[in-house]
Amino acid sequence: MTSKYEAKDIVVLEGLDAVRLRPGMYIGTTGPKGFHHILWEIVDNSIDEISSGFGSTITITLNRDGSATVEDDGRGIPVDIHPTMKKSGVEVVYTTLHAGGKFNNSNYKFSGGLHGVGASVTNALSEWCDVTVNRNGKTYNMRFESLEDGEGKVHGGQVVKPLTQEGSSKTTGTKVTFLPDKRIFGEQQFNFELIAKRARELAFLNKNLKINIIDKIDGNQTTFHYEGGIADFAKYLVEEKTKLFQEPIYIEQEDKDFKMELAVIYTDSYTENCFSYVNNIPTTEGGTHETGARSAITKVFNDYARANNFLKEKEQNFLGEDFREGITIVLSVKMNNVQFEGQTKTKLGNPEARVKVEALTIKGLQEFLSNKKSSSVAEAILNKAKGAAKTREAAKRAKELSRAKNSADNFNLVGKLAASSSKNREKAELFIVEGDSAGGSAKQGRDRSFQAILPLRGKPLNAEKKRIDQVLGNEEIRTIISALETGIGEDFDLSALRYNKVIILSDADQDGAHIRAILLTFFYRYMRELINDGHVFIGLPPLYKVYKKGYEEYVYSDAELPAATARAGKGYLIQRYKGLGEMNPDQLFETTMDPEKRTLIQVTIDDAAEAEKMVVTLMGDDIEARKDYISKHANFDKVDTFMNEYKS
Ligand code: 28F
Repeated sequence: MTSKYEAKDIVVLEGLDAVRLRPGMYIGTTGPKGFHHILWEIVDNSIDEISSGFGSTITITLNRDGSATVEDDGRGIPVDIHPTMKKSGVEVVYTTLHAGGKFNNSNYKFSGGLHGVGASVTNALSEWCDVTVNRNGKTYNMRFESLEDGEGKVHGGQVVKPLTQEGSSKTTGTKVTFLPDKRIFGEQQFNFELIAKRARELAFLNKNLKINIIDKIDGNQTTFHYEGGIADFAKYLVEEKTKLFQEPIYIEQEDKDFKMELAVIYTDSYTENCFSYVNNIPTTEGGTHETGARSAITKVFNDYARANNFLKEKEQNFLGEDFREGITIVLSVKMNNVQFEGQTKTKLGNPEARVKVEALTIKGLQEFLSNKKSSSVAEAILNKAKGAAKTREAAKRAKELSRAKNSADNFNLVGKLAASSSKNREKAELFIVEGDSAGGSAKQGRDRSFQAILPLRGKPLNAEKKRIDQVLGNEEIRTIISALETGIGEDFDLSALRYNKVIILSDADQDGAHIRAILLTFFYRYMRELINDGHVFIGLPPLYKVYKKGYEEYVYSDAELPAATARAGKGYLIQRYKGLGEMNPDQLFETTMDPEKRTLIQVTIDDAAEAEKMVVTLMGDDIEARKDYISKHANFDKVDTFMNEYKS
């Protein structure tokens, strides 16, 4: 008996109801990222309007009732009746699932990337949504609500007040206030800092745009406006570093339906930072646009080196990687029909983007270098590349050393790594433990079937201000690289990783925090995929043990202490743990290593620019900036801006 589908059985979900049924399909999650995403959909519409050349200012207001208001001074959403939809432009924009504005990603299906689903999703996931348009010298208003019907089903974004003319106006623009629906998001609030960070990024990426943020709940207010656009972005990213020249190289080129902006600046550091975007969307996994920009830089500067006798006849060209040392690139591309790829769908796939960015960057760089005034900048860059080329040779030897395939034979590890016996990489864990005594306890207390221990004798080298051969020259760093077996930097190969979790165990004091920051800096600089792929964790040792005869409880933060002493009842004692070494093997295992009982903090990089600045500030040599950063962020936990609580 085959059950035959009748047409009536195929429930055609009315547009916005589909959104409420599976919000994750449209906004990724109903957690904080999804909650803020419905705000960005509205902001994106304002940005599209301003990018089209109409208006210049967006104001985001967080209201006391939990709603948000977004306002722009564009032309105002059209109010006339759409010829085919038989609805006003406002109703079309707020009730039809459709792609974004001018540079749309229309063929972009949600699978991790969230852009261009349109304001109707915001409407569908809001308790109410109020739209005011100033246009044609008049003020119009329309209101939508998500309403429950007789059977308790909620229909998203229903028109409760049709478009009505309510007065006259000398200005034009659109103003939308909406209240995220608690039935979808629960009791979440808008986060001022998170909104400010994205607003700043949008202002950098759209130089004629001014964004105001008004927080009526805490009284915060801020404005972002960067006439220098991504050149100001590049300066912001390196403001605490020693620059090789003050003004970034800035290129702005446009082709039909394709626009690119590139800012390049060099510092005396040894690492490469590239922040790239497509239609204002961060492409953290890079892609074809970055490839195009990099190959253009290599080509143009090699040509320039030849033409100006910087490279002798017999000397070979610089390699692409030689131009990467110390470079900070901001690349913004605007184009249609974007194809995203990669693990988190943040890698640009369009092949044409590589060709276009390469051609336009070559054109822009050649124009820049044809100006006599650029010779000092070119000189500085070529000297930097020359130094990198020399180091490349030295580093190559050191890398071979650290990548010895079978780590057991690798003399770096003899007498250090207590390997785990099982070959199961999914379960295997490596604990990097501060200090020999704690390392000893960890070796005794662990479950050796899947837990490996690597004690750190001293402080590893701070990789932030060092060249790759100096980094590889450091014994502790080399030991870690050998234990992980992935190699580093260009050669990093995640598939060779021996452990599913790499867990940093350091004391809860400043020294421990400094070691933790050094290790995170090293992973961030030379094994970033290890972090992005979620393998790096911080172990949380207890700060206290509250105990008395026949009773004991471990306490992991000062905040929890009062409740713990209350639970203990009278006659309790408190032991304060100053270091991991004060615990015996069983205690260390039970409190910090046992998967059943421990708490691990998973290290993630939500905001690369923020993480970048944190690493530079904390690990750089600008002591003042470091003090300022730590004092501003008071408790050291804030430093872990890219860490989330993780119960494993
Ligand atoms: C606070 C949120 O949504 N601003 C917007 C415009 C302007 C136009 C437009 C938007 C008509 C129906 C496609 C005006 N005049 N801010 C905003 N500003 N949409 S959204 O047109 C949308 C088309 O759907 C606009 C002439 N052309 C376009």
